[in-house]
Amino acid sequence: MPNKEIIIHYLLRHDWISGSELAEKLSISRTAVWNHISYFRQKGYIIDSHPKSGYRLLNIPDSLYPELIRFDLNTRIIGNKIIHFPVTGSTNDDLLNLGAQGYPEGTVVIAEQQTKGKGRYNRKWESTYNKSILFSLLLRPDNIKLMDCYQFTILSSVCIVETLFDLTGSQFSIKWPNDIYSQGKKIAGILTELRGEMELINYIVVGIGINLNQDTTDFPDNLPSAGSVYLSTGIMLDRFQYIKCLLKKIDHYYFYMKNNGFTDIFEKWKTYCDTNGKRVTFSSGNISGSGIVLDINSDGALIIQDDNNMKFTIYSGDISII
Ligand code: BT5
Repeated sequence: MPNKEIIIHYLLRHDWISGSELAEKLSISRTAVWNHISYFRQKGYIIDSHPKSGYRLLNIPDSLYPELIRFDLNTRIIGNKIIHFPVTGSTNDDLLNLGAQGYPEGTVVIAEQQTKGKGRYNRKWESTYNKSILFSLLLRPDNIKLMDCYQFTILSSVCIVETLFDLTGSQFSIKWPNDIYSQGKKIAGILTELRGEMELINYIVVGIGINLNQDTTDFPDNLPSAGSVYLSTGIMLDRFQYIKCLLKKIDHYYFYMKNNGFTDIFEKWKTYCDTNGKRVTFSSGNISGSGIVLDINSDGALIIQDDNNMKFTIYSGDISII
């Protein structure tokens, strides 16, 4: 762990801590400690200092800094390396590049805002500074087949719904294939991308965008379908608490899936997914229509019976519940 991170973790654990104690623990000079403290003050941390008592952390900035997220995170792999940008184009694009440079599995890229946030099929993902959770996660699973990559979208949506329930007590639902909904509004979306050659997957980037604390005025006028956790529950979640819970949950289920397979996670996903039995309009490539969702098969594909009694199996695309 870098010295800077250790210092902040000491300050988070203690009330006052003396400069000499910090210097001793890190085997650095008191001047070096002072330099680290100045660095954090410039980042927005409010740190009190006293000639005798040393340093005391009074307030942390409202930015999802890695050293704050990693405090007591205790995951096995997810978030072992975290990179934070106040503003970036797209955390998925950043991490796709870092993945090519050999960054390790579990690396997370977080932003407070994106200027080129992406959805599927080159759609836009909107964000307001400091209000959402926007991050991407690098996975390098062994022997994963191209057709099984959807499992990471499913796993992530289960984690989002369960952490939201844990922290708000409200039930959010999943709309096939990658949306989290509450009260008819889209609260979160997931974009899973991969890099590989032919059938061989080198790495997967799972991008997650969650509208946590936005008010109605934080969304563009052309996005009436968007909602936030705050708007649907009245609860302003602590973004640090939420992202830490989510990373822990993803870590838990990721290892669960490695050891026990995908079936249990898929069964959970089905209980949160409210698409089954619904009447929908659908589009997938050049196929579109309306009908009833009969089932979701073990590949995550929708089985739809359309209004002319034709059955379709849809692996990717969009549906609207009508
Ligand atoms: C998604 O695509 O829902 C995937 C969104 C993934 C975003 C994350 S943020 C971190 C990471 N970095 C990225 O660049 N992306 C990922 P899709 O199912 O195609 O839905 C896109 C549609 O959702 C848009 O066309 C809008 O209609 C709607 N939309 C855009 N921004 C929204 C928002 N903030 N909240 C709700 N709906 C939104």
